[in-house]
Amino acid sequence: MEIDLVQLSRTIAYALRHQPASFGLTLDEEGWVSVDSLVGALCQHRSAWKQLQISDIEKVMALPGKRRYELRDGRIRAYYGHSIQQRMLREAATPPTYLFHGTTPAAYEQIRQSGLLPMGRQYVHLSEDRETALQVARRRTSQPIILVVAALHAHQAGVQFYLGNDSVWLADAIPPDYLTRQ
Ligand code: HQG
Repeated sequence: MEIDLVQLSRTIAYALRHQPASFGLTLDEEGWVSVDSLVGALCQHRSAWKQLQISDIEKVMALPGKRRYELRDGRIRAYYGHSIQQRMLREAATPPTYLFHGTTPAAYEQIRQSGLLPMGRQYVHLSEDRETALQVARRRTSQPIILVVAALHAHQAGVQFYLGNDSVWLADAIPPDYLTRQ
């Protein structure tokens, strides 16, 4: 039977970002698990996936669009998005001058007072370009609000930034002083 790669990708995100324990997986401090253990867990998760192989995971990674997973030396992890209690160690880095965050009008009313907070995830998620931030916001609203984040200034003032993937940056809470509505 043909495997639904989008459904598989969603389940991998769930396992690697949110509920590894319910798949019998334990992430290391950087979020890695062996690909073999992930494949084993997925094989048991759905009868349609009984015959699942590493090549199916590679097909998910080759799907067009966002780069969500990193596969290296027989291990795999999610680049970003974690909500599990154990905080994933990410590589701290100096951000570009500006980054972008797309959000909803309702969230913006809170953000202008309290700044950007990680909310249900471990880090605040930021985009390298405006277009990506727009897509992030459109997941939730037809009236996207785009915030320009003075990332380098915030970094110089002590806010930590971390590498996500090639277009997503992660950060700790960002005070409102560094945010401008575009
Ligand atoms: C908002 C997807 C109230 C924030 C995307 C956002 C991204 C506040 C929501 C990645 C707030 C959190 C992450 C505050 C922030 N008060 N609301 N003080 N501070 N918010 O999903 O950035 O497809 O955790 O604006 O593309 O939307 O899953 O973060 O609306 O890259 O791979 O609280 O997830 O990628 O929502 O999205 P999220 P996000 P995937």
